[in-house]
Amino acid sequence: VGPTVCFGEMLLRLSPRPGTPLASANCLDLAVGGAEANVAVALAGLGWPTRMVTALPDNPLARRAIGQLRSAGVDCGFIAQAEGRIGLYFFEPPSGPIGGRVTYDRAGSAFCDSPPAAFDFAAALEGASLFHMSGITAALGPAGVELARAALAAASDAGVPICFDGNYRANLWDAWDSDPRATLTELVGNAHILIGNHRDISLLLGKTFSGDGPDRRREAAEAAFAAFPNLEVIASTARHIESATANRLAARVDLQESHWQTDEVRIAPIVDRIGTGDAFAAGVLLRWLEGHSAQEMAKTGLALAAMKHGVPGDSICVTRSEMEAFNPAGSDVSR
Ligand code: KDG
Repeated sequence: VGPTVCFGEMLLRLSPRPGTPLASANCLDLAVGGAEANVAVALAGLGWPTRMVTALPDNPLARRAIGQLRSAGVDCGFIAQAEGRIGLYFFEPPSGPIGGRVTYDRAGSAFCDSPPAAFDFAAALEGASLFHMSGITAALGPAGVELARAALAAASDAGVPICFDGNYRANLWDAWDSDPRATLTELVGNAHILIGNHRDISLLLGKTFSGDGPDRRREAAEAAFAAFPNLEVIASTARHIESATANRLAARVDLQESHWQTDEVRIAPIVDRIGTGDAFAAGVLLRWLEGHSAQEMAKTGLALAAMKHGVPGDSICVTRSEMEAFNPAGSDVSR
């Protein structure tokens, strides 16, 4: 089995206790994030060989981030060392009727300031079975768009299948003179697997899908397959937020000729919702790498996404047997 290669920026997350506004917080909890790193951690935990490609400075904050990858078993041999800083983000968790809020502090990061030549894509992609990245890199600004283009070109040149997670972050795109539709459409054109729902596809294609529920999702998937001939798999979750502490979640995988939508599971209480999309992506990708059906991809993606809701931090690292033993209806203490 060839390794999966994940490429993107790593961040540290700092968050006050739920209900404490950042502006009056004395104490911040630290977690390691970065959408693609979250996928790498989950895949490595599940036993799939995984390499992380990013750029980080040589300082204790970056070593904290690398430590998280190492403890999950991610291969960190392709991480470039670069001048600058690691990006931060501050997360005020949702609390009762108050929604959560992300404040970025990531300008001038070692990752974003590194030119494409700083990354040894060719070596990282050697023997790889999958390349994974997300729209966050391009959302960082013109330098991020160049990085995303270079990474995708390297994966295409190496003949490695590409998974692209739209991961639309309005705050990042809005901070510069961007055209997310044109940029994301260009980037998704390279992908074999798209993690994105009907709203992401609407953004890409500039059209809305009017049907209801599953019909609308199939219509959107068919339009995406027609617009992007390289696409073979589209995977998404449908989330209904009940409250700050309860979600209902279903997963869906569309292939060109078939699709599978899981039943909804109810998840409550939620410990931490950040990174659930990345956990879902990892579950889908694991089953795709193993050659499983749309049903298995959707089921495993849903299991990991649901489990992530119960884990603090941005990523989840569980073993394959822990994942397989997961029961969405809830479990007792095992002893
Ligand atoms: O999907 C979770 C990520 O959003 C989080 O880890 C931080 O990568 C991050 C970002 O750029 O928002």
